[in-house]
Amino acid sequence: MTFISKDELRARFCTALSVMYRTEVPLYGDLIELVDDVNATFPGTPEDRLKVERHGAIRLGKPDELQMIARLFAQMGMEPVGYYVLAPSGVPVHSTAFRPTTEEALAYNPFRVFTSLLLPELLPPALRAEVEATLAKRDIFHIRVREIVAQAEVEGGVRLEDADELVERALETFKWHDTAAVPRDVYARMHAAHPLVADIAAFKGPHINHLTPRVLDIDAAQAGMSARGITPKQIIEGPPKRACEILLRQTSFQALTERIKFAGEASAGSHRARFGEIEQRGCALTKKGHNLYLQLLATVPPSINNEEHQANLAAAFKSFPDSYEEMFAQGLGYFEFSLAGSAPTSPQTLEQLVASGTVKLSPVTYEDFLPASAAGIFQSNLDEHNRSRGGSPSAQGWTREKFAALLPVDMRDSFELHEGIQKRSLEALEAKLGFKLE
Ligand code: OOG
Ligand code: NI
Repeated sequence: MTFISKDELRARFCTALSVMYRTEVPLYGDLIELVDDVNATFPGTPEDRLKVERHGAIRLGKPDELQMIARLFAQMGMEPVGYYVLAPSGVPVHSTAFRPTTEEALAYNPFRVFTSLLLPELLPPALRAEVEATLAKRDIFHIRVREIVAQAEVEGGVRLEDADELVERALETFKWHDTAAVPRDVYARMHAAHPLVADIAAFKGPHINHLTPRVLDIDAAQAGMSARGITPKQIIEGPPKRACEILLRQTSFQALTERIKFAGEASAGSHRARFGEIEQRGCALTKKGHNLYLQLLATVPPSINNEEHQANLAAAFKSFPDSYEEMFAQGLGYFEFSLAGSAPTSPQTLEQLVASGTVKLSPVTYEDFLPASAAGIFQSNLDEHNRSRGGSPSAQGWTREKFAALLPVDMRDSFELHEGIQKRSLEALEAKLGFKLE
């Protein structure tokens, strides 16, 4: 029996999702054109690497949906990495990101899905009961998805001849439904509690709510959106522009207002959920570096003017070293190592080799998300008066461990994964040098 490789299945799924989303949301196609134009000003970057989406996002309603999604994504080589709590920022969900975890898999196709789960505990009891009863009735997976995944789990992979069917049927989970699954009054009650509750519970499935290509100059893309009639989110989230980019910078266009129908009713309603996003990734940070990032970010005053915000960020981040050598020396970032000159004859420390230029550093790319940025992305698509709703999942007894226990596969740790890349690179360097480095 021949199985399709998990990486190839993920690549096919990512392409199919992208084609579907461009048809569903034509403005997303305009965003892609802008991104292509910005990226074209950077000659020399391999096109094929740029042209694939980096991530998408869905919002699920109940634990068994999360479990089945984890099993489906496992067949595509995507594992849950990290636990994101957004509820304190007014977003009644908690989340993880399913993504490839090895260097090879990330290089083949980096597609990942930020996956949120509704926290019904944060709703008033009567509405919570209504939401849970509505969700209990739905099955967001095509029967063939369940069958092919179950078979793959037994056999050790998805059969080559089942691959296209799995992609096509899996796509149905992610597609848009313009008719709500609940009557107008139920939709209205859910929406009044929080627009996300309606987005999650009032529809037949968890429509993909955005896709995100990689852009090489996010500041240029932000500026270019308005010129093309694309309304940008007010600010670029994340760290400031730097010579040595760190973590993740993101912006999006605001969610569209789309017409929806209610079963058995002639008059239409409207719903805002779907948008397009762009991202620019930089060096993964160690815990120490990440803490410094959070500490500096906390000093930045809130602003809805991007130029002002970027200036404030730049000022706040002056104390974050902006050279890879210095970031490495202070233990702030993760790196891969390569030998630039001839190998030294006597043992030296890694620090000495880097300082003398014998060993060159290249940053390990940050592959995950940032809770504050994610909350900013969510919030830019919510109505003003809903921004403060939320509450804490930990007050409801939710912890990272409890969320991880919902999953049929192990949850991975972002720091460990990035550190692993550095460690393997260090071992390869030591093998070349013929001695151990401290
Ligand atoms: C997910 C928002 C988070 C990101 O890029 O930080 C996210 C959502 O809106 O469902 O995708
Ligand atoms: Ni996103």
